[in-house]
Amino acid sequence: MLWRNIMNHNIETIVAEATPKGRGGVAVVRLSGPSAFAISEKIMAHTLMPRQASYVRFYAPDGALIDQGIALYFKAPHSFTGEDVVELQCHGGPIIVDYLLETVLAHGARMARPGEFSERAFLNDKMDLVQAEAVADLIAASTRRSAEAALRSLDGAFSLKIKHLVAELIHLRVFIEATLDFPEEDVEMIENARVREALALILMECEHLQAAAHSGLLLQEGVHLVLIGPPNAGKSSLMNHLAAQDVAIVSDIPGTTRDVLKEKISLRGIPIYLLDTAGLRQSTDVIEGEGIRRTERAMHQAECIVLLVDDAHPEDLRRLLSEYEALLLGRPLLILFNKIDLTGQKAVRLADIALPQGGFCPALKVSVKMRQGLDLLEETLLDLFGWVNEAEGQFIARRRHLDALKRAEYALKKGLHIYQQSAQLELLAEECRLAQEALNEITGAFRADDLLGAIFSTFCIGK
Ligand SMILES: Nc1nc2c(ncn2[C@@H]2O[C@H](COP(=O)(O)OP(=O)(O)OP(=O)(O)O)[C@@H](O)[C@H]2O)c(=O)[nH]1
Ligand SMILES: [Mg+2]
Repeated sequence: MLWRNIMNHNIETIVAEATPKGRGGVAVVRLSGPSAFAISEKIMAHTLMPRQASYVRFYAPDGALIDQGIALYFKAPHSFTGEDVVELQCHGGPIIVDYLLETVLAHGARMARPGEFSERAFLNDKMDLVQAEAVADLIAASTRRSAEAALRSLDGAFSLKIKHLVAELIHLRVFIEATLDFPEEDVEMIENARVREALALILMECEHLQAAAHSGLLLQEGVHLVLIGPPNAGKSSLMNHLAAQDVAIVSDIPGTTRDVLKEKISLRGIPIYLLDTAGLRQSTDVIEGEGIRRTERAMHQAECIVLLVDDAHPEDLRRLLSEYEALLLGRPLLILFNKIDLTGQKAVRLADIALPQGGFCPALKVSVKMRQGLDLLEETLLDLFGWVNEAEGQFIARRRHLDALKRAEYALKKGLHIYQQSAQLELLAEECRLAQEALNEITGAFRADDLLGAIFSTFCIGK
Protein backbone atom coordinates (compact mmCIF):
# COMPACT_ATOMS: atom_id res chain seq x y z
CA MET A 1 0.00 0.00 0.00
CA LEU A 2 2.75 2.35 1.07
CA TRP A 3 4.78 1.38 -1.99
CA ARG A 4 1.79 2.19 -4.18
CA ASN A 5 1.29 5.63 -2.63
CA ILE A 6 4.93 6.62 -2.91
CA MET A 7 5.08 5.56 -6.55
CA ASN A 8 1.69 7.03 -7.33
CA HIS A 9 2.93 9.37 -10.07
CA ASN A 10 4.14 6.36 -12.06
CA ILE A 11 0.86 4.55 -12.07
CA GLU A 12 -1.19 4.80 -15.22
CA THR A 13 -4.92 5.09 -15.22
CA ILE A 14 -6.48 2.12 -16.96
CA VAL A 15 -9.85 1.69 -18.61
CA ALA A 16 -11.87 -1.20 -19.99
CA GLU A 17 -15.42 -2.22 -20.70
CA ALA A 18 -16.50 -4.24 -17.66
CA THR A 19 -19.60 -5.70 -19.33
CA PRO A 20 -19.42 -8.24 -22.19
CA LYS A 21 -19.05 -7.04 -25.76
CA GLY A 22 -22.23 -6.75 -27.79
CA ARG A 23 -25.61 -5.11 -27.37
CA GLY A 24 -27.43 -4.90 -24.05
CA GLY A 25 -29.49 -2.57 -21.90
CA VAL A 26 -26.52 -1.07 -20.11
CA ALA A 27 -22.74 -1.23 -20.55
CA VAL A 28 -20.20 -0.36 -17.89
CA VAL A 29 -16.89 1.34 -18.66
CA ARG A 30 -14.54 1.21 -15.72
CA LEU A 31 -11.54 3.45 -14.97
CA SER A 32 -9.00 2.88 -12.24
CA GLY A 33 -5.96 4.94 -11.29
CA PRO A 34 -4.83 8.34 -10.06
CA SER A 35 -6.40 10.29 -12.99
CA ALA A 36 -9.73 8.44 -13.01
CA PHE A 37 -11.53 11.20 -11.15
CA ALA A 38 -9.97 14.06 -13.18
CA ILE A 39 -10.83 12.28 -16.44
CA SER A 40 -14.43 11.80 -15.30
CA GLU A 41 -14.72 15.54 -14.62
CA LYS A 42 -13.55 16.31 -18.16
CA ILE A 43 -16.02 13.85 -19.69
CA MET A 44 -19.13 14.92 -17.85
CA ALA A 45 -18.52 18.50 -16.70
CA HIS A 46 -19.73 17.37 -13.32
CA THR A 47 -18.00 16.65 -10.01
CA LEU A 48 -18.86 13.22 -8.73
CA MET A 49 -19.41 12.55 -5.03
CA PRO A 50 -17.90 9.34 -3.65
CA ARG A 51 -20.37 6.44 -3.51
CA GLN A 52 -23.21 8.48 -5.01
CA ALA A 53 -24.86 7.75 -8.30
CA SER A 54 -25.08 10.78 -10.61
CA TYR A 55 -27.24 11.02 -13.69
CA VAL A 56 -24.97 12.78 -16.18
CA ARG A 57 -24.15 13.44 -19.84
CA PHE A 58 -20.93 12.13 -21.34
CA TYR A 59 -19.08 14.44 -23.79
CA ALA A 60 -16.32 13.82 -26.33
CA PRO A 61 -13.18 16.07 -26.23
CA ASP A 62 -14.69 18.26 -28.99
CA GLY A 63 -17.83 18.80 -26.92
CA ALA A 64 -20.06 16.38 -28.85
CA LEU A 65 -22.60 14.51 -26.74
CA ILE A 66 -21.80 10.78 -26.53
CA ASP A 67 -24.61 9.53 -24.34
CA GLN A 68 -26.35 10.07 -21.04
CA GLY A 69 -26.09 7.65 -18.15
CA ILE A 70 -25.06 7.00 -14.57
CA ALA A 71 -21.62 7.61 -13.10
CA LEU A 72 -20.24 6.21 -9.85
CA TYR A 73 -17.09 7.24 -8.03
CA PHE A 74 -15.25 5.02 -5.53
CA LYS A 75 -12.54 7.07 -3.86
CA ALA A 76 -9.25 5.33 -3.01
CA PRO A 77 -8.72 3.21 -1.03
CA HIS A 78 -12.40 2.21 -0.80
CA SER A 79 -12.69 0.57 -4.19
CA PHE A 80 -12.18 -2.82 -5.83
CA THR A 81 -8.63 -1.97 -6.92
CA GLY A 82 -7.78 0.20 -3.92
CA GLU A 83 -7.27 3.12 -6.36
CA ASP A 84 -9.71 5.83 -7.46
CA VAL A 85 -12.30 4.03 -9.55
CA VAL A 86 -14.98 5.57 -11.75
CA GLU A 87 -17.70 3.52 -13.41
CA LEU A 88 -19.58 4.96 -16.34
CA GLN A 89 -22.86 3.28 -17.18
CA CYS A 90 -23.97 4.08 -20.70
CA HIS A 91 -26.45 2.50 -23.09
CA GLY A 92 -25.22 -0.93 -24.10
CA GLY A 93 -24.43 -0.41 -27.78
CA PRO A 94 -20.94 -1.13 -29.14
CA ILE A 95 -20.72 2.23 -30.96
CA ILE A 96 -21.45 4.21 -27.78
CA VAL A 97 -19.06 2.10 -25.71
CA ASP A 98 -16.24 2.52 -28.26
CA TYR A 99 -16.86 6.28 -28.44
CA LEU A 100 -16.74 6.54 -24.65
CA LEU A 101 -13.57 4.40 -24.44
CA GLU A 102 -11.91 6.50 -27.15
CA THR A 103 -12.71 9.63 -25.17
CA VAL A 104 -11.27 8.24 -21.94
CA LEU A 105 -8.12 7.21 -23.82
CA ALA A 106 -7.85 10.68 -25.37
CA HIS A 107 -7.78 12.09 -21.83
CA GLY A 108 -4.69 10.03 -21.00
CA ALA A 109 -5.85 6.64 -19.75
CA ARG A 110 -4.71 3.42 -21.41
CA MET A 111 -6.55 0.17 -22.10
CA ALA A 112 -6.31 -2.31 -19.24
CA ARG A 113 -4.63 -5.65 -19.80
CA PRO A 114 -6.65 -8.81 -19.01
CA GLY A 115 -7.00 -9.14 -15.24
CA GLU A 116 -5.27 -5.83 -14.55
CA PHE A 117 -8.02 -4.52 -12.24
CA SER A 118 -7.72 -7.71 -10.14
CA GLU A 119 -3.92 -7.52 -10.25
CA ARG A 120 -4.05 -3.98 -8.87
CA ALA A 121 -6.50 -5.13 -6.18
CA PHE A 122 -3.94 -7.78 -5.21
CA LEU A 123 -0.98 -5.39 -5.30
CA ASN A 124 -2.91 -2.93 -3.13
CA ASP A 125 -3.69 -5.62 -0.54
CA LYS A 126 -7.40 -5.57 -1.29
CA MET A 127 -7.35 -9.35 -1.67
CA ASP A 128 -4.78 -12.11 -1.74
CA LEU A 129 -3.91 -14.18 -4.78
CA VAL A 130 -6.37 -16.97 -3.99
CA GLN A 131 -9.19 -14.44 -3.76
CA ALA A 132 -8.17 -12.69 -6.98
CA GLU A 133 -8.19 -16.04 -8.77
CA ALA A 134 -11.57 -16.80 -7.23
CA VAL A 135 -12.99 -13.69 -8.94
CA ALA A 136 -12.03 -15.16 -12.32
CA ASP A 137 -13.27 -18.61 -11.30
CA LEU A 138 -16.61 -17.20 -10.19
CA ILE A 139 -17.06 -15.56 -13.58
CA ALA A 140 -15.99 -18.74 -15.41
CA ALA A 141 -18.00 -21.13 -13.19
CA SER A 142 -20.09 -23.57 -15.22
CA THR A 143 -22.09 -25.21 -12.44
CA ARG A 144 -23.82 -23.66 -9.45
CA ARG A 145 -21.63 -25.68 -7.14
CA SER A 146 -18.46 -24.32 -8.79
CA ALA A 147 -19.85 -20.82 -8.38
CA GLU A 148 -20.61 -21.42 -4.69
CA ALA A 149 -17.13 -22.81 -4.14
CA ALA A 150 -15.54 -19.84 -5.95
CA LEU A 151 -17.53 -17.47 -3.75
CA ARG A 152 -16.25 -19.25 -0.66
CA SER A 153 -12.67 -18.84 -1.86
CA LEU A 154 -13.39 -15.19 -2.59
CA ASP A 155 -14.73 -14.87 0.93
CA GLY A 156 -11.35 -16.11 2.18
CA ALA A 157 -12.25 -19.68 3.27
CA PHE A 158 -9.26 -21.26 1.51
CA SER A 159 -6.83 -18.44 2.37
CA LEU A 160 -7.79 -18.76 6.03
CA LYS A 161 -6.88 -22.45 6.06
CA ILE A 162 -3.52 -21.71 4.42
CA LYS A 163 -2.82 -18.88 6.86
CA HIS A 164 -3.68 -21.17 9.76
CA LEU A 165 -1.24 -23.79 8.50
CA VAL A 166 1.47 -21.15 7.99
CA ALA A 167 0.91 -19.85 11.54
CA GLU A 168 1.44 -23.35 12.96
CA LEU A 169 4.54 -23.76 10.86
CA ILE A 170 5.92 -20.43 12.09
CA HIS A 171 5.24 -21.54 15.65
CA LEU A 172 7.23 -24.72 15.08
CA ARG A 173 10.06 -22.84 13.36
CA VAL A 174 10.32 -20.40 16.26
CA PHE A 175 10.55 -23.32 18.66
CA ILE A 176 13.23 -25.01 16.54
CA GLU A 177 15.27 -21.80 16.22
CA ALA A 178 15.08 -21.21 19.96
CA THR A 179 16.26 -24.75 20.62
CA LEU A 180 19.13 -24.26 18.18
CA ASP A 181 20.16 -21.05 19.90
CA PHE A 182 19.99 -22.41 23.43
CA PRO A 183 20.86 -26.09 23.30
CA GLU A 184 20.50 -27.88 26.60
CA GLU A 185 21.06 -31.53 26.37
CA ASP A 186 18.90 -32.60 29.27
CA VAL A 187 15.72 -31.33 27.60
CA GLU A 188 16.51 -33.01 24.32
CA MET A 189 14.01 -35.81 24.82
CA ILE A 190 11.14 -33.42 25.47
CA GLU A 191 12.06 -31.33 22.43
CA ASN A 192 12.22 -34.37 20.29
CA ALA A 193 8.69 -35.40 21.22
CA ARG A 194 7.33 -31.87 20.82
CA VAL A 195 8.83 -31.36 17.41
CA ARG A 196 7.55 -34.70 16.14
CA GLU A 197 4.09 -34.10 17.51
CA ALA A 198 3.81 -30.61 16.02
CA LEU A 199 5.11 -31.82 12.66
CA ALA A 200 2.71 -34.76 12.59
CA LEU A 201 -0.21 -32.40 13.21
CA ILE A 202 0.88 -29.97 10.51
CA LEU A 203 1.37 -32.82 8.07
CA MET A 204 -2.10 -34.14 8.81
CA GLU A 205 -3.65 -30.74 8.16
CA CYS A 206 -1.62 -30.36 5.00
CA GLU A 207 -2.94 -33.69 3.70
CA HIS A 208 -6.51 -32.80 4.60
CA LEU A 209 -6.16 -29.46 2.83
CA GLN A 210 -4.73 -31.20 -0.21
CA ALA A 211 -7.75 -33.48 -0.43
CA ALA A 212 -10.09 -30.47 -0.15
CA ALA A 213 -8.04 -28.52 -2.70
CA HIS A 214 -8.19 -31.50 -5.06
CA SER A 215 -12.00 -31.40 -4.90
CA GLY A 216 -11.85 -27.63 -5.41
CA LEU A 217 -9.73 -28.25 -8.50
CA LEU A 218 -12.33 -30.72 -9.82
CA LEU A 219 -14.95 -27.98 -9.54
CA GLN A 220 -12.69 -25.52 -11.31
CA GLU A 221 -11.33 -27.68 -14.13
CA GLY A 222 -13.90 -30.45 -14.45
CA VAL A 223 -13.04 -33.91 -15.77
CA HIS A 224 -12.66 -35.22 -19.34
CA LEU A 225 -14.43 -38.55 -19.20
CA VAL A 226 -14.39 -40.93 -22.16
CA LEU A 227 -16.74 -43.88 -22.71
CA ILE A 228 -15.16 -46.77 -24.59
CA GLY A 229 -15.92 -50.42 -25.29
CA PRO A 230 -16.76 -52.87 -28.05
CA PRO A 231 -19.60 -52.02 -30.43
CA ASN A 232 -23.10 -52.38 -28.98
CA ALA A 233 -21.92 -52.40 -25.34
CA GLY A 234 -24.24 -49.49 -24.48
CA LYS A 235 -21.85 -46.51 -24.55
CA SER A 236 -24.24 -44.18 -26.35
CA SER A 237 -27.10 -45.32 -24.09
CA LEU A 238 -24.99 -44.30 -21.08
CA MET A 239 -24.06 -41.00 -22.74
CA ASN A 240 -27.76 -40.22 -23.25
CA HIS A 241 -28.60 -41.20 -19.68
CA LEU A 242 -25.86 -39.02 -18.17
CA ALA A 243 -26.67 -36.10 -20.45
CA ALA A 244 -30.39 -36.56 -19.72
CA GLN A 245 -31.16 -36.16 -23.42
CA ASP A 246 -30.86 -37.98 -26.73
CA VAL A 247 -27.43 -36.77 -27.75
CA ALA A 248 -26.28 -39.96 -29.44
CA ILE A 249 -27.99 -42.39 -31.78
CA VAL A 250 -28.66 -45.70 -30.05
CA SER A 251 -29.34 -48.81 -32.11
CA ASP A 252 -28.77 -52.54 -31.94
CA ILE A 253 -26.55 -52.36 -35.03
CA PRO A 254 -22.92 -52.72 -33.91
CA GLY A 255 -20.84 -49.76 -35.13
CA THR A 256 -23.59 -47.14 -34.86
CA THR A 257 -21.41 -44.38 -33.41
CA ARG A 258 -18.64 -43.25 -35.77
CA ASP A 259 -17.67 -39.74 -34.64
CA VAL A 260 -16.64 -38.76 -31.15
CA LEU A 261 -19.63 -37.04 -29.54
CA LYS A 262 -19.07 -34.45 -26.83
CA GLU A 263 -21.45 -33.25 -24.18
CA LYS A 264 -20.89 -31.16 -21.10
CA ILE A 265 -22.76 -32.36 -18.05
CA SER A 266 -22.68 -31.79 -14.32
CA LEU A 267 -22.17 -34.69 -11.94
CA ARG A 268 -23.14 -33.49 -8.45
CA GLY A 269 -21.84 -30.07 -9.45
CA ILE A 270 -18.57 -31.25 -11.02
CA PRO A 271 -18.37 -30.19 -14.68
CA ILE A 272 -17.85 -33.32 -16.78
CA TYR A 273 -16.78 -33.20 -20.41
CA LEU A 274 -18.27 -36.46 -21.60
CA LEU A 275 -17.14 -38.18 -24.81
CA ASP A 276 -18.99 -41.03 -26.50
CA THR A 277 -16.88 -42.97 -28.99
CA ALA A 278 -16.99 -45.51 -31.78
CA GLY A 279 -16.93 -49.15 -30.61
CA LEU A 280 -13.47 -50.74 -30.60
CA ARG A 281 -13.08 -53.75 -32.92
CA GLN A 282 -11.09 -54.86 -35.97
CA SER A 283 -12.84 -53.31 -38.94
CA THR A 284 -12.22 -53.20 -42.67
CA ASP A 285 -14.75 -50.40 -43.10
CA VAL A 286 -12.84 -47.19 -43.87
CA ILE A 287 -15.22 -44.88 -42.01
CA GLU A 288 -15.47 -47.15 -39.00
CA GLY A 289 -11.67 -47.45 -39.00
CA GLU A 290 -11.37 -43.65 -38.85
CA GLY A 291 -13.95 -43.62 -36.02
CA ILE A 292 -11.81 -46.10 -34.06
CA ARG A 293 -8.71 -43.95 -34.60
CA ARG A 294 -10.68 -41.01 -33.19
CA THR A 295 -11.66 -43.12 -30.19
CA GLU A 296 -7.97 -43.80 -29.57
CA ARG A 297 -7.17 -40.08 -29.79
CA ALA A 298 -9.97 -39.35 -27.30
CA MET A 299 -8.54 -41.99 -24.94
CA HIS A 300 -5.19 -40.30 -25.21
CA GLN A 301 -6.66 -37.02 -23.93
CA ALA A 302 -8.97 -38.58 -21.35
CA GLU A 303 -8.56 -37.90 -17.64
CA CYS A 304 -10.82 -40.79 -16.77
CA ILE A 305 -12.08 -43.73 -18.83
CA VAL A 306 -15.22 -45.82 -18.45
CA LEU A 307 -14.94 -49.14 -20.24
CA LEU A 308 -18.26 -50.87 -20.98
CA VAL A 309 -18.64 -54.48 -22.02
CA ASP A 310 -21.68 -56.65 -22.48
CA ASP A 311 -22.12 -58.80 -19.35
CA ALA A 312 -22.83 -61.72 -21.68
CA HIS A 313 -19.37 -61.26 -23.31
CA PRO A 314 -16.91 -60.72 -20.47
CA GLU A 315 -14.12 -62.09 -22.72
CA ASP A 316 -14.14 -58.70 -24.52
CA LEU A 317 -12.72 -57.14 -21.38
CA ARG A 318 -9.39 -59.03 -21.38
CA ARG A 319 -8.96 -58.40 -25.10
CA LEU A 320 -9.45 -54.64 -24.76
CA LEU A 321 -7.40 -54.35 -21.58
CA SER A 322 -4.36 -55.91 -23.22
CA GLU A 323 -4.88 -54.34 -26.65
CA TYR A 324 -5.10 -50.83 -25.18
CA GLU A 325 -2.75 -51.32 -22.25
CA ALA A 326 -0.62 -48.30 -23.16
CA LEU A 327 -3.58 -45.94 -23.62
CA LEU A 328 -5.22 -47.08 -20.39
CA LEU A 329 -2.02 -46.62 -18.40
CA GLY A 330 -1.99 -43.88 -15.79
CA ARG A 331 -5.65 -42.94 -16.12
CA PRO A 332 -8.37 -43.77 -13.64
CA LEU A 333 -10.48 -46.53 -15.17
CA LEU A 334 -13.93 -47.88 -14.34
CA ILE A 335 -15.23 -51.12 -15.85
CA LEU A 336 -18.95 -51.65 -16.40
CA PHE A 337 -20.51 -55.01 -17.19
CA ASN A 338 -23.69 -53.75 -18.85
CA LYS A 339 -27.04 -55.36 -19.76
CA ILE A 340 -27.40 -57.40 -16.57
CA ASP A 341 -31.16 -57.40 -17.21
CA LEU A 342 -30.37 -59.97 -19.92
CA THR A 343 -27.97 -62.09 -17.86
CA GLY A 344 -30.13 -62.05 -14.74
CA GLN A 345 -27.37 -60.58 -12.54
CA LYS A 346 -27.75 -58.04 -9.73
CA ALA A 347 -26.36 -54.50 -9.81
CA VAL A 348 -23.30 -54.62 -7.56
CA ARG A 349 -19.81 -53.33 -7.14
CA LEU A 350 -17.47 -56.24 -7.81
CA ALA A 351 -14.04 -56.83 -6.35
CA ASP A 352 -11.50 -54.53 -8.03
CA ILE A 353 -10.06 -55.99 -11.22
CA ALA A 354 -6.31 -56.49 -11.71
CA LEU A 355 -4.96 -54.68 -14.79
CA PRO A 356 -2.28 -56.10 -17.10
CA GLN A 357 -0.19 -52.93 -16.62
CA GLY A 358 -0.37 -53.40 -12.84
CA GLY A 359 -2.77 -51.88 -10.34
CA PHE A 360 -6.48 -52.41 -9.90
CA CYS A 361 -9.63 -50.69 -11.00
CA PRO A 362 -13.22 -50.73 -9.78
CA ALA A 363 -15.89 -52.69 -11.67
CA LEU A 364 -19.69 -52.65 -11.54
CA LYS A 365 -22.54 -54.71 -12.90
CA VAL A 366 -25.24 -52.43 -14.31
CA SER A 367 -28.06 -52.13 -16.75
CA VAL A 368 -28.10 -48.76 -18.43
CA LYS A 369 -31.35 -49.48 -20.19
CA MET A 370 -33.20 -50.64 -17.07
CA ARG A 371 -31.51 -47.94 -14.89
CA GLN A 372 -29.96 -50.50 -12.55
CA GLY A 373 -26.79 -49.67 -10.64
CA LEU A 374 -26.56 -46.13 -11.99
CA ASP A 375 -26.45 -44.46 -8.56
CA LEU A 376 -23.62 -46.82 -7.74
CA LEU A 377 -21.98 -45.71 -10.97
CA GLU A 378 -22.10 -42.05 -9.88
CA GLU A 379 -20.69 -42.87 -6.44
CA THR A 380 -17.87 -44.93 -7.91
CA LEU A 381 -17.01 -42.21 -10.43
CA LEU A 382 -16.80 -39.59 -7.66
CA ASP A 383 -14.53 -41.95 -5.72
CA LEU A 384 -12.38 -42.40 -8.77
CA PHE A 385 -12.04 -38.63 -9.26
CA GLY A 386 -10.83 -38.35 -5.65
CA TRP A 387 -13.84 -36.22 -4.70
CA VAL A 388 -14.10 -35.48 -0.99
CA ASN A 389 -17.40 -33.95 -0.09
CA GLU A 390 -16.66 -30.92 2.04
CA ALA A 391 -20.41 -30.20 1.95
CA GLU A 392 -20.74 -26.67 3.33
CA GLY A 393 -17.07 -25.72 3.25
CA GLN A 394 -16.01 -26.57 -0.30
CA PHE A 395 -13.81 -23.88 -1.80
CA ILE A 396 -12.49 -23.65 -5.34
CA ALA A 397 -8.83 -24.32 -6.08
CA ARG A 398 -6.35 -24.34 -8.93
CA ARG A 399 -3.64 -26.70 -10.03
CA ARG A 400 -0.88 -24.37 -8.82
CA HIS A 401 -2.43 -24.42 -5.31
CA LEU A 402 -2.37 -28.19 -5.26
CA ASP A 403 1.23 -28.26 -6.56
CA ALA A 404 2.29 -25.87 -3.80
CA LEU A 405 0.54 -27.96 -1.14
CA LYS A 406 2.30 -31.06 -2.46
CA ARG A 407 5.66 -29.29 -2.33
CA ALA A 408 4.97 -28.20 1.23
CA GLU A 409 4.05 -31.74 2.21
CA TYR A 410 7.13 -33.13 0.51
CA ALA A 411 9.43 -30.70 2.36
CA LEU A 412 7.80 -31.48 5.71
CA LYS A 413 8.03 -35.24 5.17
CA LYS A 414 11.64 -34.92 4.10
CA GLY A 415 12.40 -32.78 7.16
CA LEU A 416 10.76 -35.30 9.45
CA HIS A 417 12.65 -38.14 7.85
CA ILE A 418 16.01 -36.37 8.18
CA TYR A 419 15.24 -35.45 11.75
CA GLN A 420 14.34 -39.03 12.62
CA GLN A 421 17.53 -40.30 11.01
CA SER A 422 20.00 -37.75 12.26
CA ALA A 423 18.22 -35.61 14.88
CA GLN A 424 19.63 -32.58 13.04
CA LEU A 425 17.36 -29.66 13.78
CA GLU A 426 19.13 -27.34 11.31
CA LEU A 427 18.11 -29.50 8.36
CA LEU A 428 14.56 -29.77 9.61
CA ALA A 429 14.44 -25.98 10.05
CA GLU A 430 15.43 -25.51 6.41
CA GLU A 431 12.71 -27.90 5.17
CA CYS A 432 10.13 -26.10 7.31
CA ARG A 433 11.24 -22.81 5.74
CA LEU A 434 10.76 -24.28 2.26
CA ALA A 435 7.33 -25.63 3.21
CA GLN A 436 6.29 -22.20 4.46
CA GLU A 437 7.51 -20.58 1.26
CA ALA A 438 5.45 -23.02 -0.82
CA LEU A 439 2.32 -22.30 1.23
CA ASN A 440 2.88 -18.56 0.97
CA GLU A 441 3.05 -18.85 -2.81
CA ILE A 442 -0.61 -19.88 -2.74
CA THR A 443 -1.86 -16.64 -1.18
CA GLY A 444 0.83 -14.55 -2.85
CA ALA A 445 2.55 -13.62 0.43
CA PHE A 446 5.65 -15.02 -1.24
CA ARG A 447 5.80 -14.69 -4.99
CA ALA A 448 7.80 -14.55 -8.15
CA ASP A 449 6.74 -11.74 -10.50
CA ASP A 450 6.40 -14.02 -13.52
CA LEU A 451 3.78 -15.95 -11.53
CA LEU A 452 1.56 -12.85 -11.42
CA GLY A 453 1.86 -12.39 -15.17
CA ALA A 454 0.92 -16.02 -15.75
CA ILE A 455 -2.10 -15.82 -13.47
CA PHE A 456 -3.63 -12.49 -14.45
CA SER A 457 -3.12 -12.84 -18.19
CA THR A 458 -5.76 -15.59 -18.23
CA PHE A 459 -8.43 -13.26 -16.79
CA CYS A 460 -10.91 -11.48 -18.99
CA ILE A 461 -10.39 -7.83 -19.87
CA GLY A 462 -12.24 -5.49 -17.53
CA LYS A 463 -11.76 -7.69 -14.49
N1 LIG B 1 -31.12 -55.12 -22.61
C1 LIG B 1 -30.34 -54.09 -22.59
N2 LIG B 1 -30.02 -53.46 -23.72
C2 LIG B 1 -29.21 -52.39 -23.66
C3 LIG B 1 -28.68 -51.92 -22.47
N3 LIG B 1 -27.90 -50.86 -22.74
C4 LIG B 1 -27.95 -50.65 -24.06
N4 LIG B 1 -28.74 -51.59 -24.64
C5 LIG B 1 -29.07 -51.76 -26.04
O1 LIG B 1 -27.92 -52.16 -26.73
C6 LIG B 1 -27.93 -51.65 -28.06
C7 LIG B 1 -26.65 -50.86 -28.32
O2 LIG B 1 -26.66 -49.72 -27.51
P1 LIG B 1 -25.78 -48.45 -27.84
O3 LIG B 1 -25.90 -47.54 -26.69
O4 LIG B 1 -26.07 -47.93 -29.18
O5 LIG B 1 -24.33 -49.14 -27.85
P2 LIG B 1 -22.94 -48.50 -28.26
O6 LIG B 1 -21.95 -49.08 -27.32
O7 LIG B 1 -23.03 -47.04 -28.32
O8 LIG B 1 -22.69 -49.11 -29.68
P3 LIG B 1 -21.82 -48.55 -30.92
O9 LIG B 1 -22.14 -47.11 -31.10
O10 LIG B 1 -22.26 -49.39 -32.04
O11 LIG B 1 -20.39 -48.79 -30.58
C8 LIG B 1 -29.18 -50.78 -28.16
O12 LIG B 1 -30.19 -51.54 -28.75
C9 LIG B 1 -29.51 -50.49 -26.72
O13 LIG B 1 -30.88 -50.23 -26.51
C10 LIG B 1 -29.04 -52.61 -21.26
O14 LIG B 1 -28.63 -52.27 -20.14
N5 LIG B 1 -29.84 -53.68 -21.40
MG1 LIG C 1 -22.71 -45.72 -29.82
